Amino acid sequence: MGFLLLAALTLFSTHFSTASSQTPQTSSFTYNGFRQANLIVDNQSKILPDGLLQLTNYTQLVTGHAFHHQPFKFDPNSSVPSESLSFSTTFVFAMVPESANTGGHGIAFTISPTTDFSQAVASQHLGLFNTTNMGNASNHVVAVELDAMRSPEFQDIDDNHVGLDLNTLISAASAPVSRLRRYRELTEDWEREYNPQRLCYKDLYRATHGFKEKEVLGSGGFGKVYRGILPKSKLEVAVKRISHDSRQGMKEFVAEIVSMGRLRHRNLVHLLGYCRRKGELLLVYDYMPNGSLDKFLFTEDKPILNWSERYKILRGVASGLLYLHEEWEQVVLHRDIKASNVLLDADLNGRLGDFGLARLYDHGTNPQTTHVVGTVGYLAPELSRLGKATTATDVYAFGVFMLEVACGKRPIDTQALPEEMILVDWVIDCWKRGAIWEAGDPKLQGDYVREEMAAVLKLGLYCSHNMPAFRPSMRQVMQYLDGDCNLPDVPLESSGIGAFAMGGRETSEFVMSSSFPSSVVGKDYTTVTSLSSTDSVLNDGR
Ligand SMILES: *[C@@H]1O[C@H](CO)[C@@H](O)[C@H](O)[C@H]1NC(C)=O
Ligand SMILES: *[C@@H]1O[C@H](CO)[C@@H](O)[C@H](O)[C@H]1NC(C)=O
Ligand SMILES: *[C@@H]1O[C@H](CO)[C@@H](O)[C@H](O)[C@H]1NC(C)=O
Ligand SMILES: *[C@@H]1O[C@H](CO)[C@@H](O)[C@H](O)[C@H]1NC(C)=O
Ligand SMILES: *[C@@H]1O[C@H](CO)[C@@H](O)[C@H](O)[C@H]1NC(C)=O
Ligand SMILES: *[C@@H]1O[C@H](CO)[C@@H](O)[C@H](O)[C@H]1NC(C)=O
Ligand SMILES: CC(=O)N[C@H]1CO[C@H](CO)[C@@H](O)[C@@H]1O
Repeated sequence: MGFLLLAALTLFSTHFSTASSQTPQTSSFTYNGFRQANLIVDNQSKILPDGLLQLTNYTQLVTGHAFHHQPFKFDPNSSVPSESLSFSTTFVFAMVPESANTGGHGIAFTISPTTDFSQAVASQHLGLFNTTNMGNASNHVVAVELDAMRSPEFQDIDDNHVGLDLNTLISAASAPVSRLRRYRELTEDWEREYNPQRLCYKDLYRATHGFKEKEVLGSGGFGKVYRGILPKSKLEVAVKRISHDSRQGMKEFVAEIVSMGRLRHRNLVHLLGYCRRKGELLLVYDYMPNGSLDKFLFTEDKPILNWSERYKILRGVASGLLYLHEEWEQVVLHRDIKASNVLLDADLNGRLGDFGLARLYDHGTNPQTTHVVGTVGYLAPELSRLGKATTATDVYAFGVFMLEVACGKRPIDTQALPEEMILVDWVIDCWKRGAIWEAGDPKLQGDYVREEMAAVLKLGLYCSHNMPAFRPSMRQVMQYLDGDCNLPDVPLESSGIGAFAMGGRETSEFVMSSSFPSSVVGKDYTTVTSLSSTDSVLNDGR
């Protein structure tokens, strides 16, 4: 395939020092466009009216050369060859393929004693040599090849490299075009202290096979998540790629993210590190082989989780959230608890992912405007009203999440029967009928302890109480789930229970009194005791 080679601006300078002279000498030239440059051109090469130099066109197997108008003396005043010489050149060029992924071989910046390359051939010989003179030391040719194809006969390292050629196309040294644009990162001075948490983009690119579509694990509100295997450690990871153009708040957010990398709990998805590019933030997490919980609850292609598996997941997520709220050095709010943010590890333990991520979209917004972050159906009423996230708004979302897991229904399901459309209302209706457990997921086929189901549903309602002050803390939620204490008697009244109550529900005598069987799982969540305290941005109050 042919391709067009274009060059625009060229700066060239040499620095040479001789054995006899102490001070290095410099000579140079600059072209600002080639119209007045008087270049010596041959074959396909021509200067276009706008001053660009076109070396070849789309026709296959053609070559083109352009030379500085007169021999350039590297060492004009020396009578003996200098021992060392260096040069630098800067030029802008484009290789334009005829169609994507097909193109010619490449371009070479060449220093040669002759301008006669009429015997040289095209394609992999780059218009510099032919089969007989390749490697002949009397060529006196130095070239820097920008080679876009791999020619195994010349021991090319890949199909996109820079090589240093001395009389032959078998490069004396070469390097992949990667350190360059494809893997370019964005680093600023303030990030230096986060070096240990910084992952290199090239590794993430390789880990995910260049962010191939077949490695996509899922895509959510924040961007796509890819599966990958880190090249050095062979660790399986999930890479979340978030496009984010706002520079505002990025410093604060990265500080927060990095500090969250120090969170350690068996029910949290561990953040391994981050990387930043222009307009893009990449977060790297432990890989969770069983994916997100919503797939198990709402899709046909996953096995149905039985009641004890669901109970274990609820308890695990509660324990992870308790750690974020009360057991770490600072209060960390999750801000977006829901089934799709709960991931399942190989043993089907529930792990909270994406904690704090919602903050990214909190930053950089006008402080005068209230900006609610979270997901409709899980938003506490005071959060929609006042826009301020607290541990109580997390507890609210956790309550809705409990109902979601127990009932196998989304908080708002517009496809459902009218009476089942709003999950909280549906659970309350069942409760009023004296059979709250009937709201339980029909896919469980009644295979659960009714008292346990009733207790989970009531606790879910209690957590999603309209009034923040009535909601339990995560520590209390944990105690109820562990059967360490009984749910308090909270009357089921129209103003409190059920965030979606539109009024008109009469005050009734239903009392929230229930106990959790002590048979349920023991206390085995971990507490971190050895963390240093350096960050302060996380504390936004309970
Ligand atoms: C390339 O240039 C040659 C002559 O200079 C011409 O014959 C040929 O058609 C051109 N090819 C294309 C694809 O324009
Ligand atoms: C380049 O031009 C020379 C004559 O100037 C010709 O002999 C040679 O075949 C041409 N090579 C190519 C690849 O077009
Ligand atoms: C070479 O020597 C001449 C005369 O000594 C001097 O004018 C000129 O600047 C020198 N050229 C370089 C490149 O040093
Ligand atoms: C290769 O080029 C050299 C001059 O550079 C010439 O002498 C020789 O005949 C050419 N060989 C072939 C096969 O074209
Ligand atoms: C190298 O090139 C020179 C000049 O063209 C020629 O005399 C010599 O025979 C060549 N050497 C080999 C090994 O081909
Ligand atoms: C639930 O499933 C697990 C396997 O995932 C099994 O060990 C357990 O016995 C099941 N429990 C019930 C009550 O069916
Ligand atoms: C229910 C389910 O899909 N379980 C899988 C969870 O992940 C482990 C490890 O990949 C698999 O072995 C299980 O089959």
